[in-house]
Amino acid sequence: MSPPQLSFTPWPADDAARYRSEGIWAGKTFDQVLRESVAARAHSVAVVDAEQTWTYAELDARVDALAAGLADLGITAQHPVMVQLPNQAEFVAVVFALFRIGAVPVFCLPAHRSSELTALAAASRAVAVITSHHIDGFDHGALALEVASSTPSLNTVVCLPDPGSDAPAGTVNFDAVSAVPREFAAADPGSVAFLQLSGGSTGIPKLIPRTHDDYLYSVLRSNEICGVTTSTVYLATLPVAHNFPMSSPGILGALAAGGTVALTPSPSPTTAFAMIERAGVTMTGLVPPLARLWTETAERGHSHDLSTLTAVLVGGARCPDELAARIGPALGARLQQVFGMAEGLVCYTRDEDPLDVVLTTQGRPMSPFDQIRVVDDNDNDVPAGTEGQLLTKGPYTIRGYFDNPAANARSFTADGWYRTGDVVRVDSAGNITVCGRAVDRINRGGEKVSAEELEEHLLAHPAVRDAIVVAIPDEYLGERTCAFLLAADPSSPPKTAQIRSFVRERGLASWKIPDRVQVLEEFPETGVGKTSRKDLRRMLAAR
Ligand code: OOB
Repeated sequence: MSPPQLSFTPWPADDAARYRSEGIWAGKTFDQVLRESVAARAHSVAVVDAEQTWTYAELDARVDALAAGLADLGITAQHPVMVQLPNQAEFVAVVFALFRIGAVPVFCLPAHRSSELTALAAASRAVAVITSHHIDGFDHGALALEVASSTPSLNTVVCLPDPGSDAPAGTVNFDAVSAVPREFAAADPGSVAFLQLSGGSTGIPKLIPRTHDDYLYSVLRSNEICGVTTSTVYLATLPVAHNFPMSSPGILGALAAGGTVALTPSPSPTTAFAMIERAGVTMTGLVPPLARLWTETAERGHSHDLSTLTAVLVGGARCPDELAARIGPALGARLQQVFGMAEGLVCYTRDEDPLDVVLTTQGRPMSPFDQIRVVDDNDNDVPAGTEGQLLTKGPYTIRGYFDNPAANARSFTADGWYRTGDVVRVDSAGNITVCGRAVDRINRGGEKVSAEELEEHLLAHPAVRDAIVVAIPDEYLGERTCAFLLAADPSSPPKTAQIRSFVRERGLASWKIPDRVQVLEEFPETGVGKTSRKDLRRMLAAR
């Protein structure tokens, strides 16, 4: 009997039929894709991290044993399983073991804390968490147990032990999760492969259901555009569960092509440059602040051999033109800008583009089947070349969030266009420049902060009567957060340090802790009595 499938908003039947008949959707699962690479490249290196090097045959054997062991713990097809691991080889084994069973990874970031994880566990109805005891000194074993205790569906915590220690009490030791390999029924390529997280603008996390068919297309098309082959060595240095290092073209691109994935737990130039040299890395993906750090380090001079590096993808946030011009020369590689989103649409600049296009635009949609519209506040198309909000649909852009009708009503038009929330301009050649955003989301160097989410937490502080979070322009991160507060008792306004530790203690990822806190006597208002975020931003800019 086939298991009940996780539900998602399907593409209209005629679009789906066309994507299939045109071969856009290949009708394959990620497990099949790995098996093909294993068959073709058994003795080539599939994965390298700080401590391990696995060939495709070794990776496949680990995936087999792990899949059987996870199945023995009760994980079966279509079960959502939260994965919170640092950038290390086991991440790849875990994700493909879940794919082999037909289970559905829920991709969490190591920076997520109880607030995010509890909400994700509830929203996904996850049955298990797979994590690592300590990541950067933080006790993720304890965190996972805490989340499990408040989530009825969640009954298994699998934990990678710290070196030389046992896994914490109450968790299953990852090293013992292994069993004699067995066959599992193949997943339906049209079913949900995993749940990805939205960098969205609302307080409640939105889960993004991606199918094998749609996501594999985005990976293979990225491989074509970025020139990924068997000789590609892709370095995942951003948190690997994020959509960018996962699929643009990312670790999945490298594995689908029979290339190599290298992983570093830290993106610092010291760690990453050493890995580039050791593994012969040819390609990586960076957010702009990291690209700046690498560029500055390279410009100052260093002792590593980066000569294998041929392509650096930069995206996640707007790359300043001035920085874009320096990246290629400093790192001895070609720059490729990528403007993507976990919901789907990915745009790239192309190798053959004139240099000014590569340096000043965020490229164009990767698929001829992508559709885009640029509209005003009333959803009317704006004249070509004019700024407006970007709407999109296509073969790998979702038609709805996972089990979230309220978010769907806000984020999708009645006829299925996804409202990206990005304000863009499209030139006559179709290249997109990202000019800003229409929704209240702060882009802190690629890490997204929902103003609404942070405001909800700030409002929980007894000394806070009202809270508004806006972006402060920042030379390094692009934007930082400023929390404007009204005090409950104006004679004893809350202190910045108090507010910051309060938010941290509520279990928020550290990038969401407000960079600046400012108490006002009143908020500026718009003509209709609404608080004016625009005026608050102007106040900040004036200083
Ligand atoms: C990537 O995915 P998300 O889901 O974390 O964030 C998507 C949002 C976009 O809507 C846009 O606001 C912003 O991030 N963004 C950019 C950008 N790339 C993403 N804004 C300006 N310039 C860019 N190049 O961030 C993501 C997913 C796949 C590939 C690359 C990035």
